Amino acid sequence: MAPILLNCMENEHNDYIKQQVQVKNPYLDTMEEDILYHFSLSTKTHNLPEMFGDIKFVCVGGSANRMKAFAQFMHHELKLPGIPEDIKDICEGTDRYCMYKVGPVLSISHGMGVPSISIMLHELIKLLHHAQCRDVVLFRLGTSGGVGLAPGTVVITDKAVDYSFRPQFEQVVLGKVITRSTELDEGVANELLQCSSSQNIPTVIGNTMCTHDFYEGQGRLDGALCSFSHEEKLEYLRKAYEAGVRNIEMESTVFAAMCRVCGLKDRQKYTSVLSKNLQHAASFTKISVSS
Ligand code: R2B
Repeated sequence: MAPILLNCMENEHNDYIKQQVQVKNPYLDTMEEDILYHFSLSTKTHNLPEMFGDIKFVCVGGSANRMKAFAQFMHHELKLPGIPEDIKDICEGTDRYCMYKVGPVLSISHGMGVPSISIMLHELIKLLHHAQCRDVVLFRLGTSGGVGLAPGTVVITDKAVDYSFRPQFEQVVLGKVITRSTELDEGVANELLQCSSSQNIPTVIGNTMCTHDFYEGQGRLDGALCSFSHEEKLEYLRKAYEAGVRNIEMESTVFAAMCRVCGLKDRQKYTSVLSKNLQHAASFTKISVSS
């Protein structure tokens, strides 16, 4: 019996560890203090397990106001005590990002583009690790431009792809390019799809293309620079559509890659909208869908 029991305990212990948010940096353990600079939090000045240990869902999005509105919405939906308008920005010591905690939900802004969300994700993953959070699911509630979709359609990202429609994120480390996979969690996508259908919200699962620029990078004709024709733009969007791309934004690949490496379940959800003068254009996030 003894070896079997030991085996069970080891498995349970391994499962317990697996469910924890993992950091992939051996230096972190040797540090006396870890300062999360852009959150204005630190392992020495804040009791992170006490503040964040019960977090199960992290929802991130670009704008500070939108993530505050989302937190207030969640406060209301979860019927938490107190007034939604009174929730406090945990990162008020800095104006880089804002962060609100409502019950088991953390709502954080990340700014625009890969570099901005990447800094936030490094510190968020370390925060969840230091706080000993387990079974955490991350969502990006994004704005995006739809490709070949009716305005208002929600896109749940299947794969985040780069400008060549490849499911990968390239990070330059010490002058060398490291390529990481950007596949997202399939189970979470299907759950989100079910939520949408039960609420009658037009929703598709499709690939999301991540670009490093809002204008030329996304084939817009109204930037300060434009070196291509209207036809060339349409040809590129056609190819993107054929490759399964249903929306375009600027953060998905690094979001997917970092969550994957650190063992976090993740998903992205967008509502796309067509602007007047572009085939694909700016969009907004409909945050009334629970995720
Ligand atoms: C969508 O909208 C922003 C640009 O307007 C950017 O953050 C993105 O991905």
